[in-house]
Amino acid sequence: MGDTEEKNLLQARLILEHSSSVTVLSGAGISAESGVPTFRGTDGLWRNFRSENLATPEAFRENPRLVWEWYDWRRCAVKDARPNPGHFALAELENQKKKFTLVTQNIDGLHQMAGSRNVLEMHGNLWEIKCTKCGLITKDYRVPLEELPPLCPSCGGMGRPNVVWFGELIPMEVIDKTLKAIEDCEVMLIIGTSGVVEPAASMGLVAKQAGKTVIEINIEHTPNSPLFDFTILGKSGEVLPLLYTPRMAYS
Ligand code: BV8
Ligand code: ZN
Repeated sequence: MGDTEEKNLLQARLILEHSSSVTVLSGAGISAESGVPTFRGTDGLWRNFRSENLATPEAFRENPRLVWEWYDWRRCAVKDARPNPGHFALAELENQKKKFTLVTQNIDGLHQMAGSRNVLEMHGNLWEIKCTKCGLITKDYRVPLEELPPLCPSCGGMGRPNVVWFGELIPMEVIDKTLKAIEDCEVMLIIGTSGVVEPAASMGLVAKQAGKTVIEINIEHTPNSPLFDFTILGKSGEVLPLLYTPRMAYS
């Protein structure tokens, strides 16, 4: 790790040590070391379809089976994924802070598996199916799904992934809680996101405009990097465990 990274890392450790309220925004990059394909990286392709072209209500309306084949493929790809040291570090940091909110764009559920408790899933969850008829939401971990599209256990209506597609609104309650978590925090960490998708991509700017310290952790600079206090270049699974002192079990 270069001198600048060392300096940024030490600075981030000190800032976090003296903060009692932290808000985090995570993206697909934090799950990359768990083997989950990122959304836009080279592994973000499936049968030569771009993710952005499948994750839309139009694609689902046009060909629900194709969209479900993609989600079923992702569920199969994620089923053996386990949290990595980056996920566990955030769960541990939550235990050490008076106020901690983790806003994630990810739908893989790995933050909760790592023990994070106060998690806001901005884009939904890969393991939930929502009935397009009665709205019933069910947790369903079957891989692969026996029938595509899956049918609602209650009314037999067609199920859809309980995720937010492009062109769909993020639930207002999630937006409100995210903005409150930004207002209440001293420090915001922006981890493993390309900063392309709105409104998530604007949350770091909102924090900066509210006078918060914003630290980015990514393997490369992003278009939003210049907005932030600084960027720690590195893998989140390697950087995050270095940002705090683990509490000894007996302390
Ligand atoms: C909305 C769920 C209001 C589904 C996702 C035109 C018409 C309609 C809308 C729009 C439009 N133009 C713009 C919009 C808004 C649109 C948008 O932002 N489009 C983009 C493409 C320009 N947004 C919306 O539609 C949102 N709703 O705006 O409502 C509205 C309504 C109607 C009309 C207008 C406005 C809803 C957006 C939600 C989309 N759903 N996911 C699914 O997953 O199947 S978004 C999808 O992208 C994933 O959730 C993903 O998490 C998210 C963001 O991507 P990233 O997480 O950043 O992942 P990415 O692969 O891009 O980057 C990975 C990063 O990690 C990289 O930076 C890499 O360097 C880094 N990295 C890699 N490895 C590591 C690492 N970092 C650290 N360590 C490592 N080891
Ligand atoms: Zn139903």
